[in-house]
This record gives sequence, C-alpha cells and structure tokens, in this order.
Amino acid sequence: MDGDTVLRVRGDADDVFSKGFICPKGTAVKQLHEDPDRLRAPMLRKGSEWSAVSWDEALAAVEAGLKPIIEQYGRDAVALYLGNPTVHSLSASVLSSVIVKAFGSKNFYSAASVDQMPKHVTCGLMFGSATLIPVPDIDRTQYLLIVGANPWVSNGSLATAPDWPGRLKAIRARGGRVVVIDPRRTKTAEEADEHIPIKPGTDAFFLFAVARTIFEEGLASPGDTATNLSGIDEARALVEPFTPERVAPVTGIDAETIRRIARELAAAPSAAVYDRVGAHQQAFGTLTSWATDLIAAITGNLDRPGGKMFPYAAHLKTDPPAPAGRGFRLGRFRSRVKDYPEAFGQLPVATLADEIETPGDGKVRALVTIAGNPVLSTPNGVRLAKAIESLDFMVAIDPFLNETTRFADVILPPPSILARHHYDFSFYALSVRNIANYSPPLVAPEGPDEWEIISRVALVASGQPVTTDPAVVPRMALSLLVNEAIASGVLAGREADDVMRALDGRGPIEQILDFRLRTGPYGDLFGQKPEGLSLTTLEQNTHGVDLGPLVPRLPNMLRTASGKVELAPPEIAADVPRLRAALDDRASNGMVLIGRRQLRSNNSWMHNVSTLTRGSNKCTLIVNPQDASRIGLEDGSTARIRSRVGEVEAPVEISDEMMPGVASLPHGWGHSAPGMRMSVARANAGVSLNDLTDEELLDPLSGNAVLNAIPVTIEPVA
Ligand SMILES: Nc1nc2c(c(=O)[nH]1)N[C@H]1C(S)=C(S)[C@@H](COP(=O)(O)OP(=O)(O)OC[C@H]3O[C@@H](n4cnc5c(=O)[nH]c(N)nc54)[C@H](O)[C@@H]3O)O[C@H]1N2
Ligand SMILES: Nc1nc2c(c(=O)[nH]1)N[C@H]1C(S)=C(S)[C@@H](COP(=O)(O)OP(=O)(O)OC[C@H]3O[C@@H](n4cnc5c(=O)[nH]c(N)nc54)[C@H](O)[C@@H]3O)O[C@H]1N2
Ligand SMILES: [Mo]
Repeated sequence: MDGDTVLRVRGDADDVFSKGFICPKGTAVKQLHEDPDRLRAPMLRKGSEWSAVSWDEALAAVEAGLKPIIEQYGRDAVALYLGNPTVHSLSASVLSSVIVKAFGSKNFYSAASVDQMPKHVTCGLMFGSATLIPVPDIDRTQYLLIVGANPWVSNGSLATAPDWPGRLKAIRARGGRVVVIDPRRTKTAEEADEHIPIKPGTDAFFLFAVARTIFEEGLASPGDTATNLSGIDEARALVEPFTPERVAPVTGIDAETIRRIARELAAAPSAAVYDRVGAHQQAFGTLTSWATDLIAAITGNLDRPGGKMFPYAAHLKTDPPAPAGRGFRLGRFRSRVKDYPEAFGQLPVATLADEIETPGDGKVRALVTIAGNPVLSTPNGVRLAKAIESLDFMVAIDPFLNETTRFADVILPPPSILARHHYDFSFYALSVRNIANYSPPLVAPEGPDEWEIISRVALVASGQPVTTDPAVVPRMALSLLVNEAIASGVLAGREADDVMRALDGRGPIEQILDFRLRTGPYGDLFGQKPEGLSLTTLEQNTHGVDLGPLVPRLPNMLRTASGKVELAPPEIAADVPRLRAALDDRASNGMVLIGRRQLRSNNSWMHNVSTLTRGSNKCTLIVNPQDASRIGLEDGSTARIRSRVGEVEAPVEISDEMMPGVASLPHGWGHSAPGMRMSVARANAGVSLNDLTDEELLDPLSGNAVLNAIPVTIEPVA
C-alpha cells in the first residue's frame, strides 16, 4: 500500500495455511477495489432513473418502502435472500442468524438451496446439526474419490484449503490415489490417477452400489467408531437393491469398475469420498450426500485421520463432555404455493417466483437481497426477473448495479473489501486444518460498515424505526451468546456485565468474534486459561495461528437425540423408493446439460474485472465430437440450446473431454440486461445457464435446485 492506494497484491509466504498460495481472483482485489462501476454511495431509483443519494435519504426510502407493506400484509410479505458472499463477509456471517430472526419472515431464501443444501440435510439427520459437516482430510488421506467437484479450478468448497492443486499432487506423491467421477474430463480429472465418466444425475445409484458392494463382500469395518454408530443394518438394507449390474446401465459405469472402487475404498489405509456441487445440484442430491458419509462410516473413515473429519474451528463452541442434542427436523413449515418443506430454516429459492407471482394471503410483495444475484444464479432466471420486477419494493445490499439489483428501489453498497476486517468465520468451520487468522482493514471505508447497513435494514424489517441505533443488533447477538455461555457452564459463575466489559474497546463485530474465540475450544475463557486464544492473540500473529491437523471429535460433538451417528435416518429411508423407481424408468437418451466453473471467474459477479477476462474464461457450450457431428455443430459455430423453460445461443467448443450425450455451459454469465452498470462484463456478456435450468425440478428432501442433467435439445444456428 501507498497510503490508501494498492500497489501490488501477492500471497503471504509466511501465512501458516496458504504459505503464499493465492488464486487469480485474490490478486484481483486491487481491480475490485478500484472498479469505477463499484458503487460508493447508495442508489435510489425513480422509474428507470438512478441517483446517488446520502445514506440518510436512502435509509429513509427503505423505511418508507418496507414499513407500509409490513403493516398491511405482515412480515411474510417481505422475502429475504442471502447470497454467497455473505459467507465471505465477517459482518454478515456473524449476524446472519439474528438478521433472519429480525426479519421474522417465513420467506427466507439463500444460495444454499442452489448449492449444498443436501449436505446440510444429511449432516442434520446423521450428526444432529446441519452445520456439523465432515470434510475430506486431504492432507493425510491415501485415497480420495472426488464426486462432482473440480477443485483444481474451484479450489474446493465445503473443504477450505489454500492450494488444492498442490494438496492433490501431494496425495499422489505420497503413494495415495485420486479418482474423479465426473461427466467431464476436468483439469482435476486430468491430474488424477483415474477419471470415470458418469451420466449426469446418477451419482446416488453409483454410490449406493459401492456401499452395497462393501457390505456384500464383507468389507465393512467401522473400527473404533462402531460404538458410535446406529442403524448400520438398516442402512445395509437400504442399499441392498442397488447391485452394480443394475446400476451400470443407468450410470454408464460398468459393474466391475463399481466393485473395484468399493474394494479400493475399503482397502485403502485411509479414504474419503468428497462430494460437491455436481453431486448435490441434482434430483437425488440428498441421497448422494448420505451415501458418501455412509461409506465413510462403514469403511472406518469417519472421524479418522485421512478420512472425513469434523473441523474444530477456534470460534466454534467447545464440545460438551458427552453428546447432547435434540436432533434435526425437516419441514417445520412449508411454502405457501407449492407446499415445499423447509430445510435448515429456509425455503427453496427455486420457488421464490411462485411466492411473488401467486396472489393471496402471504404473497411476497417486497424483497431484500444481501450479496445475491438470484436472476443469474437460480433456476429459470427469466421468470424470476419478471417476478422481481413486479414487486412493490426491493432493497439490495450490494456493491453493483447488476442483473438482479437493477430491480431494486434502493441499493446500499457495502464498503470495499479492503476497508473491512476479516476472519474466515464461515470457512474455518469447513477447513481441512484448524486455523485462525484475522486481518484488520487496510483503507478507510467509503460509507457505513457492512454490519451497520445490514442491521439498519433488519431493524426496519422487524418493525422498528430506521433511526434506531444499529448497534442494538450486534449487541443483542452478543448478549445472547454471553448468557448462553454462562447458563451452559462454559463461563460458570461469571456475571454477564463483567464479561461484556472485558470486551470493551472494540467494534461490535470484533467483540462478538473476540467472545467466540475466548469461549471456543482454544479460548482463554476470560483469564481461566491464560495461555488461551483471544482476538488479541490473532492481532499479534499476523500470519495466522496454526491449531494443527483435524482431530477426532466423536461422539461428544454429536447433536442427535440418540447421541449416535444415525446411519439410516427415517427421512432418508423414505426417499429411497424414489431412487428405486428411477432405476426402472430408464431416462431418455437425449442430450443433457451440466454446469462448470472457471478459474478466472466467481459465480456471477467477477466478470467486471478486466484482468480476469483472459484465457479459458469464455461462455462456451462444450460438446463431444460425436454429438457435434451428429447434430451438425462446428467448433466456433453457434448452437441454440433449448430446455423446457427457455433457450439461449452460445458458441460451440468441441472436445472429447465431454462424455457423449452431455454438454457443459458455465453458470454466472448473461450480462446483457438493460440498465445494469457493469461495463466490462457487458462487453463480454455470454448467456445464462439458468435461463435453461428448470425451477420445477427439486431434490424433494432438501429443496435444492436440480442444476445438472437438464434435458435439452441442441441445434446449429445458421
Ligand atoms: N446453473 C448453476 N447455477 C448455479 C451454480 C451452478 O453450479 N450451476 N452454482 C450455485 C452456487 S454454488 C452458488 S454459491 C450460487 C451463488 O448465487 P448468488 O449468491 O445469488 O450469486 P453470486 O454470483 O455469488 O452473486 C453475489 C452478489 O453479491 C454481490 N457482492 C459481492 N461482494 C459482496 C459483499 O461483500 N457484500 C455484499 N453485500 N454483496 C457483495 C455481487 O455484486 C453479486 O450481486 O449460484 C448457484 N447457481
Ligand atoms: N474459480 C472459481 N472458483 C469457485 C467458484 C467460481 O465460480 N469460480 N465458485 C465457488 C463456489 S460458490 C462453490 S459452491 C465451489 C464449487 O466447487 P465445485 O463443486 O468444485 O464446482 P465445479 O467446478 O462447478 O465442479 C462441479 C463438477 O461437477 C461436474 N458435474 C456436473 N454434473 C454432474 C453429475 O451429475 N455428477 C457428477 N459426478 N459430476 C457432475 C461438473 O462437470 C464439474 O466438473 O466453487 C467455489 N470456487
Ligand atoms: Mo457455492
């Protein structure tokens, strides 16, 4: 830095976790910070005219817009959508649960239902908490089976690790094996020991047959964890019908390969099945997610080094002396129009348009988005855009005027990333190593901090005047935490006021972070363990604090009512007949469409960074040469792709990396909407994959959208 100017961005070679590895999007932080299209002041819309206004004026408009709707129609009339970058923001992550409470609306949606909701559901059912997510212990595993992920490019997800490519190479270098299940020969597949193409949407069949083989051949050996498992015989019965021979034609993977993978998984000194978006954004996403963790349990790899382990981040609650929980429930409420069950407190975002369009009591009339671009990121974006346009009022907390926020009446921009403090609150809980690191802001903010903006909107949504001191929101969050810690005995015998006073002198979000660090598994417990961790420790260790490799946490961390890992939850058992039925009704043999991610791109919002527009970062339809010649497509020609919900045209890229019958289009493109202000993105707009994905297709247990295996027709454009 030179004052407030960024000179250069590079990785920190002394960082305890990244050792200096940085992804191209990380170096783009300079361009993001400087981007003239990034909003610095609140924006107010009158018709199609936008004007930059003061914060007071913008907040008054938020109140004027939301208040009458809440007064007349109640809180459910205001929908809330939390997008992906909320989990990259310390303020938003720390406050998200109080924010959702403050809104008090049943219409709560997030990017989770187009991403990892199946994992939340299976972890809830099996371990008792939707956030107890085991990650592959990639630094110690000897066998990694990757299902529906391309971490060489995406750098992984639900498994935080800088330099996935280096860590994958290390598995092979130490004599381990990496196998990739993917309809496309991705970069990760190319660098693996083996790539096995699979027909899109059929991973559950494959994994069920793998689990069945492990049982049938007597290879199941849960080892030390056996006493913590419940329902192993029931689980065996659930996978029983799925013989390798029966699933082979459905998956496109021959029976002998399925058996071999099962034997390899069982024989490896340690093994992990890593399932991600390709495996979750499909009709059987929850069954797929369940099968991966069932395989971990029956091969003795659950909670074992090199298997799938539960991160123990510094800000998490310390495990109690024995498992204690009430378990996890699905469907505590249902959506109004299509009667979809809630999962993890949310409704499926695929039904948001239904809730906006359908008249009647409980209709959604206003929308607040925080860090979300659902028009590009959720199924049938064209329909959702029309629905959003019809709303009475919309507020977006977002730094860009984009495909979604152009419909807002008010846009409230958060400060630049460089003006914010950071601790990876969401991602350390998913990290392949226990790490804590904190970074203070580098530059002065252009406006209020993100916590303040979010809190102000939440206060209005909760019916309070916009002039209320926003600090009441984080203060409420903190006092809940303090009282809970005192009641649970973590801070036995302490006075809440004394604890609060000990946190004085910091901003409200840092206070919460400090409290969580001090009462977490490595914390100083406010002096009880003087060597323990606090935010001060992190401030003194600017390259981070390494808390070591993952450690076994069974059974104390379990939150199931039984205190055991539930291997055959009734909700899973009830969904298996649907998978069985699909075994018999052979899918059509037409083309299906899947998605992909690109290294120099991040979901829908980083195409405005010119330094990232080079290389393979193109919105092309990749098809296999056989399909291309059958359909009459040439490399570089234009194809029209049509699905039940819409059609788009995209340039064709012919490559045998695709398995026949499958085409791939990246998501997050389609930046040609009128009125948006992202000049670089617009110049190279591409088309949106989610103008083709179908909002009617959901995984029924989790409500996750089906974004892969979309039936399409493809034809050449003259
Ligand atoms: N077909 C298909 N669709 C997909 C996927 C797929 O694989 N295929 N992937 C899905 C997945 S995994 C995800 S996570 C979703 C993502 O879906 P979304 O979260 O809806 O979309 P993003 O593209 O991440 O957009 C993020 C928004 O946040 C804004 N933003 C960026 N930084 C900040 C910030 O610091 N604060 C605030 N307030 N706003 C910020 C950006 O301007 C942008 O408007 O997309 C999903 N959609
Ligand atoms: N560069 C970059 N990095 C990112 C992102 C980004 O947009 N760009 N997004 C971030 C986010 S929000 C997330 S959630 C993560 C996601 O990280 P990943 O899960 O690694 O995401 P993808 O790279 O989309 O990989 C999904 C893979 O699934 C395959 N696939 C599609 N359908 C099926 C199927 O039916 N079965 C199987 N077995 N495979 C299938 C696709 O071919 C693709 O290779 O990445 C994060 N990292
Ligand atoms: Mo995601």
